[in-house]
Amino acid sequence: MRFFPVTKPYVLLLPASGLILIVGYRIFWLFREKISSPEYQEFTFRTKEWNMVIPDMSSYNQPRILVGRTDVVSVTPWLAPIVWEGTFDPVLTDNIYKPMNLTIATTVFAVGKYVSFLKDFLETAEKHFMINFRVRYYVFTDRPNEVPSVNLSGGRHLTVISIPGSNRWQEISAQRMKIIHNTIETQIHKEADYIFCLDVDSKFHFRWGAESLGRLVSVIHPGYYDTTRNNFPYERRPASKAFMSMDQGDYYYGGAVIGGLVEDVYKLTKECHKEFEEDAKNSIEAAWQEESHLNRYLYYNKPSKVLSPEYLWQDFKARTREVKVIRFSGVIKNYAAIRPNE
Ligand code: UD2
Repeated sequence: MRFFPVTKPYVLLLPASGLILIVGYRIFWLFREKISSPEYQEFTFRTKEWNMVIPDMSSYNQPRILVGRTDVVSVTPWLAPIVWEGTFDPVLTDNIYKPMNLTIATTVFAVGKYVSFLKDFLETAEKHFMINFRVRYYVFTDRPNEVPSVNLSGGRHLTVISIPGSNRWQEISAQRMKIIHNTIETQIHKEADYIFCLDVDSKFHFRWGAESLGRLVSVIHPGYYDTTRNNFPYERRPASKAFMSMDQGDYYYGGAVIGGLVEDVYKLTKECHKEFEEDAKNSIEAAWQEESHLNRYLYYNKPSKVLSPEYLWQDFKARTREVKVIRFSGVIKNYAAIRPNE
C-alpha cells in the first residue's frame, strides 16, 4: 500500500536542469570580470628566436680576436655582452637585424610639467634611435593636448595614452611599471617584438641601434659604474621587497632604460609592480622607488645584454675617458620647478 506518491525520476530532470542553469549563470556572473581580464585570456607574444643571417654581398671589417677594447669589460660573468662603442660593428648588426622586420615599442611618460621634455626627446629619437626600424612610441600623459607634433619618419607611429596626474613624483615614477604592464597586455603584445621603456627628460645624441636588442636589456647607471657594490644605492632595509644585502649585486642599473623582448619586459614589470605593492601594504617605499625593485629583479633574473653608460649618461657629468660616445643623456633639470612635490 502506498501512502506517498512516488515521482518518476525523469519528472525531476526538468527542475534539476533549471537549477543547474541558474547556479551556473550565477557563478559566471560573479566571476565574469575575472574571466574577461587579460590575465585569464590566453595571449601570445611575438617572441621569436631569430637566426643571425646576413644578406649576400654584405661587406664589413674583419672581426679580430686580439684587437679590440681592452680598457673596459665587455662581458658579464654570466657571459652577457656589455655594449660599448668599439665592441660591435654597426654595419654588420644593421645588416643582420634589418631584414627581420622588427617593430620596437618605446614607452615614455610625460606627466605634469615633464610634457615639456617630449619635443627634444622625440626629435632627437627621430635622428638617432633605431633608425630604419619600425618604431611605435607610446606617450603616457595627463596633458594630451600639450603633446608636440613631431615629424616622424616612415614606419614610425606615435600613440598618446591618457593617464591621471599625481601630486607626488615618486608615485608617477613608480606607477610606470603597472601602466607599462597593463598596456603590454592590452595593446603592445600585438604590436611589437621588442620594447624600450625610457625616461623623457633625456635626449639622444648618437646612434642607438640594433646592437641594443636582446631578451632582457638593462643599462648601467652612469653614477655608479666605477664603485663597489656596498656603495650602490640599493634598498637596504630588510623589510622591503627590494632589499639587497651588502654582499649582493652585480651592477647598479638605471631605471631610465629597461628593454628586451615584450614578453620578458612584461614579466619584469609584473614582478616589480607586485613587489612595489607589497611594500606599499607595509607602508614602505623603496629608496629609489621602481629603480630599487628593478635592481633586485635583475640580480635574480640576469639581463641577457647590458648597455654601458654610453646609453644613459647625465648632462651634468663630464665625459670620462672610457665613454667614447654619449648616445642618450638626461638633461639638467630644475627639480623644484618641474616636479609636483619637491
Ligand atoms: C631616477 C631614474 C628614473 C627613476 C627615478 C626613481 C635615472 C637616470 N633615472 O631619475 O628612471 O628610476 O630615479 O624614481 O636613473 N615623470 C613624469 N612626471 C613627473 C615625474 C616623473 O612624467 O612629475 C616620469 C618621466 O618620464 C621621468 C621619469 O618619470 O623621466 C623619472 O622621473 P625623474 O626623471 O624625475 O626621476 P630621477 O631624475 O630621479
